[in-house]
Amino acid sequence: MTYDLYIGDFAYSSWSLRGWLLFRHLGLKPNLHLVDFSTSSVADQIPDMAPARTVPCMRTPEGTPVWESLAMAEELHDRHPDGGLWPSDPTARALGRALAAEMNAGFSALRTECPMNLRTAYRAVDLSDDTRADIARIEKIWSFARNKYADQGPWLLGTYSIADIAYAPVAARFAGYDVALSDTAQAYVDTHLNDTMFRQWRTMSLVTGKTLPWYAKPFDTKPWPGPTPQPAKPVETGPSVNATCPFTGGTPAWFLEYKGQIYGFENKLCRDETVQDPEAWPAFIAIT
Ligand SMILES: N[C@@H](CCC(=O)N[C@@H](CS)C(=O)NCC(=O)O)C(=O)O
Repeated sequence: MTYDLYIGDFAYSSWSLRGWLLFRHLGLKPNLHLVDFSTSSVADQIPDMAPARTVPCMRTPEGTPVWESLAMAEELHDRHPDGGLWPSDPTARALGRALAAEMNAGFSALRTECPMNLRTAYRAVDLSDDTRADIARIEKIWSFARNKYADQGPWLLGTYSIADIAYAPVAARFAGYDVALSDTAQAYVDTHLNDTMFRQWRTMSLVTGKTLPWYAKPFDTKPWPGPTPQPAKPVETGPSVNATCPFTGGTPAWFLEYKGQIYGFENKLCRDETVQDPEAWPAFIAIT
């Protein structure tokens, strides 16, 4: 028995990103179930998870449905106390809990006006006063944490924690909506944009699911402000320099060209995600 994890669209579901990061950070591989945002309601697509009606939601190995990302986070922390979801230092953990809770309960102007959209970055976005107030509050609490834990690492509490998982989609929104930030806040956003797990999720968002027009905004666009991916392109045929897929160990059937060499993957999806940002995938980089 293992966990089941239900998530929504990779490009648009900010809460799902949080749920996925929890499991990824723990190194757990749940049975993943994808909910399609382009069809019926989320609740209609997850009847076996009732009364949960939003994503992310998880089913514990013994069968209990858990919805609300913060409830999932705390439950996973309790079940995997050595997994590093919260720091062992109670002072840092207390602050982290306040930061994460404020995110889950608030910032509705920012969330409404700037829905996460990992497929697009806008430039010179004119934001409402309410959203600017949310941004100012986030900058204030981020800098409080960063000033306290700057010497322990680049994350809110120094090391990566549930607090950072809570704010990963906020970093994505600040990046995607061209929000001008203090140096401290911008450095924290850049830490997310450079994070391997975040980059992996973004590659998935670029190759999975439809582009949904109701998330589009009438602003000029710009290239995604994260690290520029190393160039890679899909190619039709091998042979590949690798005999087995770096992700599955299976026989290569799908190929890409990277730095003048052909590499093979068992599945098209693995190949396509790697093309988007090869360096996001350490198992691939290890064979290059
Ligand atoms: N507070 C919830 C929010 C979850 C949420 O709103 N998820 C959205 C997708 S990003 C959803 O499932 N919406 C479906 C709906 O509201 O019907 C959490 O922390 O998990």
